Amino acid sequence: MQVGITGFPRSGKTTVFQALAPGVSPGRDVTFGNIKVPDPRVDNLADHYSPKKTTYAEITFVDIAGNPGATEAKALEAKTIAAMRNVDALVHVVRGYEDPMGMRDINIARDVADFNAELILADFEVVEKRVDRLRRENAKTVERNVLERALEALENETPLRELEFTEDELKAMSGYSLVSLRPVITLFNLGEDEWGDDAYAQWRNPAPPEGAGQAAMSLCGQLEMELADLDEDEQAEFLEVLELEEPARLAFIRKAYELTDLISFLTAGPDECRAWTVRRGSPAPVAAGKIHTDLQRGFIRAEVLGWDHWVEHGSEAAAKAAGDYRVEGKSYIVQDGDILNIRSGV
Ligand SMILES: Nc1nc2c(ncn2[C@@H]2O[C@H](COP(=O)(O)OP(=O)(O)OP(=O)(O)O)[C@@H](O)[C@H]2O)c(=O)[nH]1
Ligand SMILES: [Mg+2]
Repeated sequence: MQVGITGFPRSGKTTVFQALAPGVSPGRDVTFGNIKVPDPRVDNLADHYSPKKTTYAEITFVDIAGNPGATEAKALEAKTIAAMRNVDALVHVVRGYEDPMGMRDINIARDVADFNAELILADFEVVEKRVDRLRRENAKTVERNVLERALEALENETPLRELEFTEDELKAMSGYSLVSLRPVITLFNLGEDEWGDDAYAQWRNPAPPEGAGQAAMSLCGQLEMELADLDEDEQAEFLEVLELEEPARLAFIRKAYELTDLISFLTAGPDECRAWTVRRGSPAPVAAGKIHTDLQRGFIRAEVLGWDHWVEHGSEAAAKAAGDYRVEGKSYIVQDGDILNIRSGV
């Protein structure tokens, strides 16, 4: 999964990036930071199999360097919008600390509204142009239908993520990489003073946003960045002092999976224990294709051990003996935590 970290200039994007992807130093243009998704299920399997290799699912965070010459503190830069087109989900970092440049006051509600308006405007420009053309050509296609519906929503200031689309419609629109279609996690980035200030309580514990495809959470970017740099023992101490339960990074990962409707399935054996990411509702051959396209093409069946059964029986053999090691066909919908063994004829 690729997650783009976006927001207005100097809202703390790079700081948040360093909190989410510890150990990656941001470059001058676009920086990618890969993190392993902590997964106790993978650890559990690795304990059992002692495999040669243990592999966690990954999330790639993308940070776009701001333009140091930017004088307009509000507008999103063209390159920021361009970068949003290639990711699975957006993080909108909202500044909730005093602007070190002193250009703008803290106004979280305004920044959230402005950001949404910018995404809608960016999509509007793309969709309007295309719809004009399809109308002139008198096209009678799925693309025209769906883009006209999208245009109407955008005119009414509704982001496209709030609409429902069929697979075919999404396909017809995919070439335009519309940004308001992307799910968004709004991240209220509070300063240390603001974190403890009751006036900011509604942002520190944000209500779930209305409308599909959105989630919200808060963090203190600066502290989280410092926290991410510490070793495990120091982290535990730091968390206790700050009265935090866990690093914001972990809460963020859970939210991102939920929001993008992704689940993990597992493969296990003496060579490798590994977590894989797949969209919820995917049939077994699609999951097989994540491992290797050949496994999807030649898919015969999937041997499935559900996570609860694994925990209950503690070994493949015991699960088999109990009849809980199932053989499933092409239409089986993969469940979160399934341990899969794909049989393929290619
Ligand atoms: N007090 C406080 N300052 C912060 C926090 N997060 C970021 N800052 C400061 O705000 C300034 C901008 O932070 P960056 O992380 O560089 O912001 P950015 O959005 O990446 O900026 P551009 O890439 O230039 O658009 C820096 O001086 C940070 O130290 C925070 O949580 N608390
Ligand atoms: Mg930056």
